[in-house]
Amino acid sequence: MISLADYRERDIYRKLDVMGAWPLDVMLLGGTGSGKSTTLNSILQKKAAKVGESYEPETMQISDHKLNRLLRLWDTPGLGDSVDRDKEHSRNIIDKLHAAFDKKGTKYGLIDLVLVIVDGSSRDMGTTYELLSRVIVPNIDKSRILTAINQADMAMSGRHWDDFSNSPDRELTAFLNDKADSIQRRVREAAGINIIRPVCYSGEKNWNITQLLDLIIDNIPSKLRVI
Ligand SMILES: Nc1nc2c(ncn2[C@@H]2O[C@H](COP(=O)(O)OP(=O)(O)OP(=O)(O)O)[C@@H](O)[C@H]2O)c(=O)[nH]1
Ligand SMILES: [Mg+2]
Repeated sequence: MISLADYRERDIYRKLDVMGAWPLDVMLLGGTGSGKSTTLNSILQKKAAKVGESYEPETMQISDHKLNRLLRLWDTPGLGDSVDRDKEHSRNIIDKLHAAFDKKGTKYGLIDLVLVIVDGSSRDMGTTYELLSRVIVPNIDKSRILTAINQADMAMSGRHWDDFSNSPDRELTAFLNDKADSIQRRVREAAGINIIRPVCYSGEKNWNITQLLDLIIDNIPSKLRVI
């Protein structure tokens, strides 16, 4: 397997040079169990964060993890577990979205992009909409919001995933394409944002992780966020 730490390094470097600061800071957000920590581990190619093993939510703190000098990922607690915890987690996420660093006397936002991870094995988008409309959209520019659909292998209850080639068969591929279109449309209707079409991937099976990185790299902003 290729080392993701070198993936499109020159492209990232060139884009960050235009933006004027590095590393690129990408915050992973999503409902509990959507697979944020799994995705982080899959990109870093090591067990950097603990993945949930039961029905209980796992991640409780925001933590940062560097892939290399150019890209830093932020793992966050998932929403949708309990009202009290959701309040606390939302507050902490919003604080982080407002965190700033100083450069030549101007304050710039620390987080450059957010990646909203949707559980592809579920139809329920309620927590994702809540997260978008209450936490994310009011606190960061819409152009900095990306979405991706994880658990592609489980999207049809685990059927049509070909273990031999570690990829979806034709039926599941068609299903995933429809799902991406539908989520793009529903997010536009529910949260009023014109998101880029989500990428489908599987953190657990390490499928389409480079496409997920392409989504991030191709959407690196050209400017820092002035706070
Ligand atoms: N089959 C499959 N399972 C996955 C995938 N991604 C995550 N999982 C499983 O889903 C469960 C939750 O994954 P986590 O990565 O802990 O989810 P999380 O979003 O970090 O959850 P919180 O920390 O509670 O917010 C674990 O049992 C993972 O093994 C995937 O792509 N495919
Ligand atoms: Mg987690």
